Amino acid sequence: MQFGLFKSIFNPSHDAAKPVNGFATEENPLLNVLAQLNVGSILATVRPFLAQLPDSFWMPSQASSKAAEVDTVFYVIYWISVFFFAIIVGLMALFIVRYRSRRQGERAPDSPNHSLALEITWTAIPVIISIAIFVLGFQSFMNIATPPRNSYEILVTGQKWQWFFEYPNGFVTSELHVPEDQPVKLTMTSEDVIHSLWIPAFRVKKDVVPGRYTRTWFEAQEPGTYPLLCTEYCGTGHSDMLSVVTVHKSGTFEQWLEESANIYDTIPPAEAGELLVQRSGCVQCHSLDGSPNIGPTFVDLYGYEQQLTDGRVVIADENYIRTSILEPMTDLVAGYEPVMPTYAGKLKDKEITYIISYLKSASDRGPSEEESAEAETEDPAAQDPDAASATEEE
Ligand code: HEC
Ligand SMILES: [Cu+2]
Repeated sequence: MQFGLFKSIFNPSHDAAKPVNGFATEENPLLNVLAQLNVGSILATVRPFLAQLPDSFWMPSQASSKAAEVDTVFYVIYWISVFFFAIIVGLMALFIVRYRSRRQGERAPDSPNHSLALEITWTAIPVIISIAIFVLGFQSFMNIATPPRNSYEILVTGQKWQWFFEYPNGFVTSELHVPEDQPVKLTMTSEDVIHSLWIPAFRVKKDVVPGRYTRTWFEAQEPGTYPLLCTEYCGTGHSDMLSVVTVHKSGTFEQWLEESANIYDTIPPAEAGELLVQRSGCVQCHSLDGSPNIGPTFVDLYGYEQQLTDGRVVIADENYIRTSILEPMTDLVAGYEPVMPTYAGKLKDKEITYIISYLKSASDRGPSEEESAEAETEDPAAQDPDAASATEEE
């Protein structure tokens, strides 16, 4: 059956029981065909995003207060369309058969003259239906467009190719966190091109436009984690512009916010830095295991010579890394595209210091060989030693 098939493709727990080639099941011949087409890797990529889909064939689960309303409008229009499609195509097929030409050279009889009553009927009924659809759609549109006054406000920035969410206390994350059962208003803008924020489980979708603010709101109803994505093509990395929204149980959100805003101060700087590069989206372009990516790997970066596009060779010291993060276009590393976004205003000075500590710990020219690395730099910048010692103390 359709539903069963759909679930066994997309529901990890279902297919984990009897895996063949990773995802097919023995009793399902279609899945075995799919396995042979080797779509397994594609499915593995999309599965985390579709795993939230168990509730209905067409729609992800309804996890916000607006979801049911949006789905109602969708299904009303859907079933009206199904009804008229069936009538029109059904009658058409019937007439084609019923009134086909049976003998050679047979002429069609004259059509009946027009019928005023019939024409008024088939004009009036669709007009009434269209107005009903408009009223229904307009009401729920206004509902979605108007955040309640007591909404909790989160500022959203879209940037090639990630999201930033800033909470009232100034804490910034690349994944959205919201409280359960409380209206949340998103005030959104873009640093570069048009993006669009989409949270399917909440039925929320709104363009994010440079140079202006757009807003949307929702009230999450189920604690859990749901996909959040960009749904406006915005360049090479568009399909990587993925994130998630985590809904915290009522009462636990404030605590989460306070703890996460302070966590970097309570753990060793290098660990704080590692958390930061993961949470700030650096890992989308920089690997932590030495493998090449859109940007250079973070392994053995600190303390090593960097060949720049303008021909200079510099040592990656604290100031070089700081500049790379705040003004990525200043020192471009040879062999890479200039696609790194600036983190000015996104990362605090202290956070950059933690990231530098992490880069040191990931390099075999880290803290211990720091002095020799510095001796090699001919840079007379006066604050250089200060920056280095500040990093060590924290
Ligand atoms: C969209 C992809 C992208 C993201 C996200 C990104 N970077 Fe980069 N980064 C690059 C590219 C490409 C380069 C090489 C070109 C250049 O120097 O700008 C680079 C260069 C660097 C360099 C210099 C590397 C070297 O070998 O000299 C550092 C340091 C750096 N990035 C740190 C970061 C940090 C820290 C973050 C997260 C806060 C980050 N980057 C996020 C793409 C990215
Ligand atoms: Cu985008």
